Amino acid sequence: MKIDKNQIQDCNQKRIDEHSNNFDFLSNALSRKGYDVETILKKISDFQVAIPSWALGAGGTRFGRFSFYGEPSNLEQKIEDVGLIHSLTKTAGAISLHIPWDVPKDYSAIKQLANALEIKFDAVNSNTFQDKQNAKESYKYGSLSNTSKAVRDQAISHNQEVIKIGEKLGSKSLTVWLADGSCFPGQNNFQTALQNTERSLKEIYATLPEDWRMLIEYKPYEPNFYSTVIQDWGTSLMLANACGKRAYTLVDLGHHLPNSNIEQIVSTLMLKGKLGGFHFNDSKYGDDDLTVGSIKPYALFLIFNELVYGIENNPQNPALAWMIDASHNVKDPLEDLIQSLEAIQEAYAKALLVDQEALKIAQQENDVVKCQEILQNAYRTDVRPLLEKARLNSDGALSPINAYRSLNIRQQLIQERGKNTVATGL
Ligand code: PSV
Ligand code: MN
Repeated sequence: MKIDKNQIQDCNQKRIDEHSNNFDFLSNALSRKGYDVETILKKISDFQVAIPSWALGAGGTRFGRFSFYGEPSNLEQKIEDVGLIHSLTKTAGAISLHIPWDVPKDYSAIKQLANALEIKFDAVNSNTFQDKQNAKESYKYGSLSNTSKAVRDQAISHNQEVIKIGEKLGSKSLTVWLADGSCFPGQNNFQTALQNTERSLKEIYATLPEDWRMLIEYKPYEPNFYSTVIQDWGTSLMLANACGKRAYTLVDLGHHLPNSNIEQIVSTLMLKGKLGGFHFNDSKYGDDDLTVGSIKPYALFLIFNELVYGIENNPQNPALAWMIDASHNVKDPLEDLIQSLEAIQEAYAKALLVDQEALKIAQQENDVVKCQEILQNAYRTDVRPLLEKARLNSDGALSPINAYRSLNIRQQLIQERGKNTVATGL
């Protein structure tokens, strides 16, 4: 299904007066303070976040999976779902595929569909954390780090295959997330596992097309619970440096031990020109896969503050691949993604309001109180009218979540696809 522009306009009609009042008030206040509201609106509109193909079905836990019905059961339907979210939010203009879950059958038809919905193909993700049916070798004890050369070779050629699939779609980066590690002390030789991983990554990197990047994700635990081979940003950065210029670290918000200073990690990586990608989610305890901004919105703002600083001051760092990486059990996945996109835009817009010049002076004068005031003034600003205006300017919905509900999208999807469809993925 597709949402018509007129349907969105009808939904907007009910809210336009309230929006105009709120926007005029905020825009006047910001202009009086010297902000260039048009530039801020443009930056908000330009900020596009990829939707991972695996977040469109109901996520599962190891205890169970509860469907929301009408789930996409093939790649075409996944792209259609992203198209729905994008037409409402105008923020989700890309999809990130996971291979082998999303191998296209007809490349030109898939490209045409994505094109018609204004969806680009973002990073492609390899999967060496599950065994493919009838695969010769098993990843039970690791993939790129495995003690067996035959297993490592299979994992390397899988990644090379993923690159080839991505090339046919117009992707420009490969994301490698490894589940490799150990569950018990003594199970692995740390040094051998790291050396094997470095060698394997270098082999993949050697076949990376000239205009591609390799993004190396890290994670401290899960599914391995004693050690992971690429446990932290330092290890990822070390591997990226070993591979070469076009290899970067990818930060996933959920992949840190509690209380890690993620904003500082982001800042350091950007200074070194090595932050390539970013996965959004939120968590209370670990990699909880919760809706962005639902638990720690201030932490998200502080991270965005460093991202914005880096975007403006670190030309050595490339444009980042932004992606939501969250998927769970209790919400309609499309509503969940809409909420995440809103939280991302909100944190970004607030970070754009940080008075960088004043902050620099306050930092130089060691005026700690003023520094905090500057950050918190930006954080306390209700920027939602700016997000609404940015969406309105691009024919999106003033309130995507309300439009989604009043247009009965889920009910229509259930009618079209039935109740018992299951998305490929976890
Ligand atoms: C597992 O933690 C994970 O969520 C990683 O963050 C990857 O990005 C994703 O799966 C897909 O492989
Ligand atoms: Mn991730």
